[in-house]
Amino acid sequence: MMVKASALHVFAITRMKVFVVVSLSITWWFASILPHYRPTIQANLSARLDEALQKLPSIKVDWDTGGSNPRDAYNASKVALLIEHRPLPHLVPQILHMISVVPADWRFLFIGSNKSVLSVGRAYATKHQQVIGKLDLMVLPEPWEIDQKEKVFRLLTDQRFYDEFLPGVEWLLRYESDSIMCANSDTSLNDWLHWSWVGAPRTPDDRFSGNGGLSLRRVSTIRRILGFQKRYNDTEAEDEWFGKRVYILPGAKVASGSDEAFAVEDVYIDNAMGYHVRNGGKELADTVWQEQERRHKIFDYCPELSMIMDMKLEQERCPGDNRQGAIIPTAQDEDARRQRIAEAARLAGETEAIRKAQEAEAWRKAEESEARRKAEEAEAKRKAEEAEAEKAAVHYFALSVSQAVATGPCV
Ligand SMILES: *[C@@H]1O[C@H](CO)[C@@H](O)[C@H](O)[C@H]1NC(C)=O
Ligand SMILES: *[C@@H]1O[C@H](CO)[C@@H](O)[C@H](O)[C@H]1NC(C)=O
Ligand SMILES: *[C@@H]1O[C@H](CO)[C@@H](O)[C@H](O)[C@H]1NC(C)=O
Ligand SMILES: CC(=O)N[C@H]1CO[C@H](CO)[C@@H](O)[C@@H]1O
Repeated sequence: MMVKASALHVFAITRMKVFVVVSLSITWWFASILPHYRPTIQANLSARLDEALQKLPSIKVDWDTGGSNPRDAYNASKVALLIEHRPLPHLVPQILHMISVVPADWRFLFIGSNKSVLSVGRAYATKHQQVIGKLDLMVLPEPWEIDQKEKVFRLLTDQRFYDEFLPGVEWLLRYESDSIMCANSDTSLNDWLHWSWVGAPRTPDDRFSGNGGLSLRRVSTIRRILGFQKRYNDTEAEDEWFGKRVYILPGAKVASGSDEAFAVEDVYIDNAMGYHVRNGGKELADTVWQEQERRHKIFDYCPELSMIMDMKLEQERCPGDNRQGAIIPTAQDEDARRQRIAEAARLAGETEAIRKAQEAEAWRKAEESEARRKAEEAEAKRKAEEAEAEKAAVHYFALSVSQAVATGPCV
């Protein structure tokens, strides 16, 4: 009865329910007459992806196709390039952050594997950047490969790569999944366009700031080098290889360590434009990161670093951590450690005592129930014997009565 009544109650029409239904219908109607943005993006995205996936080395990527191309809103000679085959979770926020700090006339190109391109292209924000012509996602056709560092080096030292995929590009900002530009920097990327190559210095008095993890290169300079030199497979990294040649190239203008601050990797510079933290912070240079104060300063200036680095909370530190990369326990820390060990031992002792008590209790219970079982058995036996004895007594009584009757009373 109760169930039936409440079911009826659900279907009962009240003024409130009518109001909810009517307002929902109005909302949906309004939504249906608004322009459909999403399907357009998806259509364009899949078209672009197909286009990129089907591209063959002989086909050129033509970025200047007529007046209606949204890419025309940007300067075709400036491209920020990220090559990453792993579908890392921070790629989307990193790319969006870079788009927000790099001057507005730059275009962005992401070259990835099927997986990483899908993972970057799935985000609504990157779809939007694609539709407005700011960002392109690309899977390189065979025989190009990017799944190892060496293969990326080969790509970047191959003139055909620039001819086929970066036609008309003069300024190439190369950043990696562990590079970031700082929004607090006063300098604009466009202030560096007169350099042939600028990256991070390797030593404070480095005559050539050549580290390439976050670097700006002029493609005309690269072409000049590739025009007469070829990198041997499995030799030095592309930035070192280019560096040695750019440095002595007549007419090339290279930044030195004491010049302005483009990027920090092995040498700390105040107010650098960006940072490259090798392997997401697993290979940090002590000269930059060892001092705690310095680290605070860096993170205050460039909080975006936390996007690309493995971070942990301050309270997760081990006792005795001197915040310089070593564990040196003080007397206090030692006391605390001893106390912790004693406490752990005490707890373990307590647990053991509780376990023993429980065991003893279980033993006692088992014995009790055994004794009870025995007592019950004995009782049952006793009862059976009693019943037997009674039966015998009755028989005897009957016997004696019958004997009495047989002998009869003395008359
Ligand atoms: C692209 O940028 C460069 C350098 O700032 C500039 O010289 C060139 O005129 C720009 N091109 C267009 C089409 O705006
Ligand atoms: C990437 O996707 C394309 C098209 O779907 C496919 O032909 C190609 O084999 C894929 N590559 C890899 C490495 O899975
Ligand atoms: C270098 O590697 C590429 C493939 O990535 C290959 O086509 C080329 O022949 C190699 N060059 C030499 C000199 O082995
Ligand atoms: C950039 C681009 O390809 N835009 C196209 C997106 O899709 C609509 C409809 O399919 C086209 O009209 C646009 O030209």
